[in-house]
Amino acid sequence: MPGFRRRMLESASKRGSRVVLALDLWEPYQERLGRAEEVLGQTKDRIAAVKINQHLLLPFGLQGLKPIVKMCEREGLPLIADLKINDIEPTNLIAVDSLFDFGFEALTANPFVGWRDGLEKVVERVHERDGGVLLLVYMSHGGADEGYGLRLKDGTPVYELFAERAKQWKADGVLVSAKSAELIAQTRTVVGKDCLIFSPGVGAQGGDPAEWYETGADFMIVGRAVTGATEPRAALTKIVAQGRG
Ligand code: OMP
Repeated sequence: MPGFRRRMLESASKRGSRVVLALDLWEPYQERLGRAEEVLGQTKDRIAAVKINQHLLLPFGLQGLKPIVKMCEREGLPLIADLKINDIEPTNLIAVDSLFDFGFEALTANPFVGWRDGLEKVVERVHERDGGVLLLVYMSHGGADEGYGLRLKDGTPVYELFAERAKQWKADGVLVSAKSAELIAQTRTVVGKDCLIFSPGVGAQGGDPAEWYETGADFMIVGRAVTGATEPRAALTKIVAQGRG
C-alpha cells in the first residue's frame, strides 16, 4: 500500500480516531499561531491527521508554520495541505515542492483542471515523494450542486467523472461531503476500497457525526466544531466517541 495511505490508516488505528483536524482558526494574527499550537497540543492523541489551509498558510507561510510542522512530525501525525491545487502544471509543481520541502505529505487538488499540463506531473511528483493526492469529488457547501452536480452531455454527473478520474489517476484519496451518505456510497463504488474517502461537513456545516460513521467513508474532516469550541479536547472526544457506539 502506498506510504501516505498506510500512514493514515496506521495513525487512525494507533489513536483510535478517524478525525482529520482542520486547523482553521479565526483569532487575530498575533494570537492565531499560539492558539493553533494550543488546540493541536490538546487534541494530538485523538486525531488521525492534521489539515492546514488559508487560515494559517496565508498569514504565516511555510516558514512560519515550522512549529506546527515539527509538532506533527514528533507525533507522527500526517500533515495535509489544503490548497485545492487548480492551476497550470509549472505552478502546481512549485506548490507541491514547496509544501513537501516544508514537511507536508499530502495535498488537495481539483480534478477540474485536467490531467495533461494540469495534474499529471503533480500526481507523479507527489508519489515520488511518497505522499498523497486527494481529489475533490463533491464538496460540502450549499452551492456544491452548482458545479459537482452538473451533468455532462451524456447525463453523467460531474462528480461521477471526478470519482472516475480519481480511480484512473491513482489518487490516494477523494473528498466527498459528509452530508450525503448516498454520494459517499456512490463514490465508493467508483473509486474502490483502496482510495481513502475524506468527508468534510459535519458539525458547523450541519452534518451529523454519528450518521457519518455509518457511511463507510474513511476519514471525517472537522474544523470549527473542535477549533471553535471552548474546550477543543472535550468536543473532539465527544465526536470520536460517537464512532464507537
Ligand atoms: P468545518 O466546517 O469548520 O468543520 O471545516 C471544514 C474544513 O474542511 C474546512 O477547512 C474547509 O476548508 C474544508 N472543506 C470543506 O469544508 N468542504 C469541502 O468540500 C472540502 C473541504 C476540504 O477540501 O477540506
